[in-house]
Amino acid sequence: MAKEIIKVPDIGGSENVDVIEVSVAPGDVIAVEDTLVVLESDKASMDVPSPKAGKVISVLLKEGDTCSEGDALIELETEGAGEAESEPAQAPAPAAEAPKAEPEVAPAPAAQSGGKLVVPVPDLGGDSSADVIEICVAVGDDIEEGDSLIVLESDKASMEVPSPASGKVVSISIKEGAKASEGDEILILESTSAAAPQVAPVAEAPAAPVPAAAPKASSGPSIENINVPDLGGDENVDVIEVCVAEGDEIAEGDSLIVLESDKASMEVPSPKAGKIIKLTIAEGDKVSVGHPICQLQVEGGAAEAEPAIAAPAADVSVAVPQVKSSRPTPSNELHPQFSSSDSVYAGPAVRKMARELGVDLSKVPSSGPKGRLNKDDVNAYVKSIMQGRSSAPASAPAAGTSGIPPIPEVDFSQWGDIELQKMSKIKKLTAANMTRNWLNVPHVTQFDDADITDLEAFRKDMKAQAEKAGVKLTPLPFLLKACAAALKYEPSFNVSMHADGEHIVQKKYVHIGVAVATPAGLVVPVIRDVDKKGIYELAKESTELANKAREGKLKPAEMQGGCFTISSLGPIGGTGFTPIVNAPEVAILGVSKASIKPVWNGKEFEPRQMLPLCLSYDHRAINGADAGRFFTYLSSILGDLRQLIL
Ligand code: CAO
Repeated sequence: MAKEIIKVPDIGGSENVDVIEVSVAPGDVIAVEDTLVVLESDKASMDVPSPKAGKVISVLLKEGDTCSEGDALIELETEGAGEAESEPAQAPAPAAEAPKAEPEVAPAPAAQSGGKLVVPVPDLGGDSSADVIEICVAVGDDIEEGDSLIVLESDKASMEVPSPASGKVVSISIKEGAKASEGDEILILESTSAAAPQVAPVAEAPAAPVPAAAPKASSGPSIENINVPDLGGDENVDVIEVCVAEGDEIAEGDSLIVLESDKASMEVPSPKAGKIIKLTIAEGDKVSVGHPICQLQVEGGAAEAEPAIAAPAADVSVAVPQVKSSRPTPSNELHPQFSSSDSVYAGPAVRKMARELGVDLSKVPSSGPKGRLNKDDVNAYVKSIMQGRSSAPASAPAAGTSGIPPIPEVDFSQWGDIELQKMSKIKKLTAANMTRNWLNVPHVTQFDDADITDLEAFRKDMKAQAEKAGVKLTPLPFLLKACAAALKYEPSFNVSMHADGEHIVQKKYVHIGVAVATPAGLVVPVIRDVDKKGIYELAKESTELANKAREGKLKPAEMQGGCFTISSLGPIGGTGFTPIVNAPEVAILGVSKASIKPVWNGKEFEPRQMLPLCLSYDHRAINGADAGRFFTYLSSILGDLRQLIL
């Protein structure tokens, strides 16, 4: 074990750069290349990766700090033996220390197996430089030809630079956060390939589409076939968007299609202005160089169209810098103008991940600097969807979310006068909560009639006495007391589903909410420890809370912590309804209006005061048998209050 101080590496000469994110904490076990901090200068934002694996002992910078090259970042406990404590950081070597190739005369790659190969930044497709946003390899890594070495990002595109050969990474000369230009040395590879390639794979967006034939001078309009340009060696690349339609008049440089490989997203611009006569490509197609995109009617350009002949890949492939000067440049090659596929700011690895997960990146909230989406953002978004959480819990889910077809917008004024009334905050919250609960909770509703003849007789007997004590005695406190007893009798009703999906939270307290209709909307004050309170106390408290609710004076704490809810429409009417569970509670009792009904007593029909009850429950937490027991017990208590004292 050794302790090392990891320092801020070369940050492209910038000084006093802002620390906008600290990505590790003491105790974290990190791998090589794990991000330690995110820095942001006025030029770029960059993740600073760890050059070593180990356990973070302490973090020496905090968010909001500024730092420069060489500042201590973290103290790391590494596996390596023999290294002195607090040894200077092994952060990537500053650029100045790295053997830097002259872009124009970079050392030639070894042509022999086992030779050292200098891998440079390839042609950036017209961009003079791009940000190195990710270094995908570490010194000592054994890599395969085609493995991503670095990720570059210009203001037009993100692109992964693949390795031109298999081998072992000897040294890395480029730094995350630095600006890279064509020919800059990326790394040195001890090649194990049979022969080092003469041309580096292209990591760029395509060259502009190549008109099929060399145009012959003509003054009249001509038709040209526009084909997919060189894709830097990529084949069968997805067409994710077709940006034009037949008949469109387009200008030179207008995007024709958007392609996406696992390395880059790129728009393919039109090499000429003209009118789209025929589209020969569709979204979802897989295309390679030479695939026909469209026929373009061009003013005063070429003579009539000839069959499309794709430019041979070798013609437009990008040579490694050392042979760049001799790279054949087709006369019709235009500078590629590539840009990200849409307004989403994300690298290809994130796009690929989103595509694989079916995530629409435009809906993912970003946490990265300048709105850049990272893999964590995509993960967090997917997690929130899986957990059924809206990113804006205080509002109702937007129409059409959750895959539910939206209710079409209707102009009601076509049938008569209308008036738009603003929803109160409580009504909007209720709407959001009801939708959330209805969509998340598998509801079952059971119905029963409780015989409250004796309860009502008792209540009426006690009413005058209660009034003397300043209490209005309605059926509600009796319902509260009976529900508390039933919750204790059948504890499976006094639970909540744990967010981890693996546990149930069994509550040992009995707090019951009562739905109160107020002018501003429905609110649910909670009466605590109902099982420990008497009927008068419950009557008094429910009246006070209902009054406070109507006056809009309830405090948030008075509406929290409920185990179960009673929603009584008794004073209003109706014979039954299906209440929606007030999650995270798992059950709710709906109470309708009591009435006298004929009940068969075994010998004859007897007039009895029957109270219609409806019990909705979350079938994930409660099974039908539990519900049956709870409901039967509740009805029996309401039928004979003496059971409460047993
Ligand atoms: N059947 C018949 N009569 C009933 C009854 C029932 N189930 N429940 C109450 N009543 C009677 C009461 O006894 C009282 O009559 P008396 O004055 O003659 O005794 C009368 O109806 C009015 O009761 P109340 O409303 O003053 O008091 P309560 O304790 O029954 O109810 C509260 C309190 C807060 C539940 C109620 O005021 C309220 O807001 N109810 C509406 C709740 C609601 O909107 N629920 C819907 C939720 S789901 O969308």
